[in-house]
Amino acid sequence: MKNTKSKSLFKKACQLMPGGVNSPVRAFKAVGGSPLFIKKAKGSKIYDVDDNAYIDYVLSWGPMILGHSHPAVVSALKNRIAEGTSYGAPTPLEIELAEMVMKAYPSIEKIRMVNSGTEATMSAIRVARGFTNRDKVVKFEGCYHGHADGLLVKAGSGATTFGVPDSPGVPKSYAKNTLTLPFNDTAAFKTLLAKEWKDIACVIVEPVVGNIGCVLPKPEFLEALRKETKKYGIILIFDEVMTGFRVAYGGAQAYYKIKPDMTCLGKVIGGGLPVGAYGGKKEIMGMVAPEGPVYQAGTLSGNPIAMTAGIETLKILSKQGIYEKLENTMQQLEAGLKRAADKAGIKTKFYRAGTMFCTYFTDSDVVDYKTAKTSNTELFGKFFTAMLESGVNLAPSQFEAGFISLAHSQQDIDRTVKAAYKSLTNIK
Ligand code: KE4
Repeated sequence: MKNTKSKSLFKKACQLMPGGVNSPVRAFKAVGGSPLFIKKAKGSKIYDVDDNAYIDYVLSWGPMILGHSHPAVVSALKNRIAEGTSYGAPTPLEIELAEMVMKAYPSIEKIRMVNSGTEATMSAIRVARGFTNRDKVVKFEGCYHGHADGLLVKAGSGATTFGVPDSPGVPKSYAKNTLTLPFNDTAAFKTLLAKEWKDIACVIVEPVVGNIGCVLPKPEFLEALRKETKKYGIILIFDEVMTGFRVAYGGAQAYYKIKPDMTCLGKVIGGGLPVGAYGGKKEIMGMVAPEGPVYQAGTLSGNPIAMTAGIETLKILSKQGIYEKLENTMQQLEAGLKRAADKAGIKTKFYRAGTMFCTYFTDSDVVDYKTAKTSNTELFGKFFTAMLESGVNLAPSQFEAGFISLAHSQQDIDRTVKAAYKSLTNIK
């Protein structure tokens, strides 16, 4: 693919922004080469400034589950924007989106809209600490809950990709309140809680870990988190920023039938605009200002344009047969990618939950951070580049999940599988 314009834009961007990007994972550092600069997107495709077209499996890291520029979302936004973009006052739209989310997540009895997943998790933890009057937080290695200081401890996503799971700049005094365990290690979890429960405010977990690729919970793991936290009065927070409306309409909590005390959401509920949310039991959320003493605020929280994109997205997702269509597309892609790897004679492990997925270049079962790291990231980088050359846009890191949308057609899947076979054969 010719990408002279992207290359020159990247050079200029690097003079203006750290690493030339506004979020590290976009920088292609883990896979080599320089990032594509995108000029537009429609349906399952994105188009770069050199007029190359790609079948897109990043989908803005999850939000674009309807596909890009869905006509219903675009026209609702056009009408809405004519009424003004932000008022700094309540609107009926916040009520509408809140009701749609709470209908899908019965564990959320009260909800607060914010502007990102990071804000959602950061705020949920503050509320949990305020409610329990305890300081410590338990998280799992490789889980990424956004970039708030206390959560950048053994974090996944770009922190793992770039080898800084414990970021400089986070004071030791913060980090000491964050206890980390291996994901899926039920025994270690029980031992830690038995020992430290008196100081632990909450356990926060990605119920399916999308920030070290795609790692599924062992059957007993989530149940143990629920049982043990209940036993010690510890708040269980499901970070469903990625899994929400992705693993199922009701998220991982519906899929695995586990009811957390609090839930964090983002991505899909903003339909591509900046929206995050946190919520949970009434008595816990009653701590949030102005109802309670725990302060949390935001100039653009509940922004009417962002609410509109979220409402229109959920309106379509809530229709009959939508998740069956997504599931069918995902099954085609899964079967095709597995077939391509077998035919090319390359050992890979493919995992998915709903329509988030990952192919690892390893023959170990991937159940946690340690086993995810057995993947041959150099081989992944070559695969990524070969697929891009063939017009398929994957997440530029082994430690990220891929996504499909309602707009991905059978032709897209067939083209992707063909490109995968060609790429795997060439990189061998
Ligand atoms: P944001 O602050 O990026 O909206 O959300 C943070 C976050 C919280 N929780 C989970 C489970 C998440 O996956 C994320 C963000 N995900 C990354 C991709 N792995 C966003 C992409 C990026 O950092 O540019």
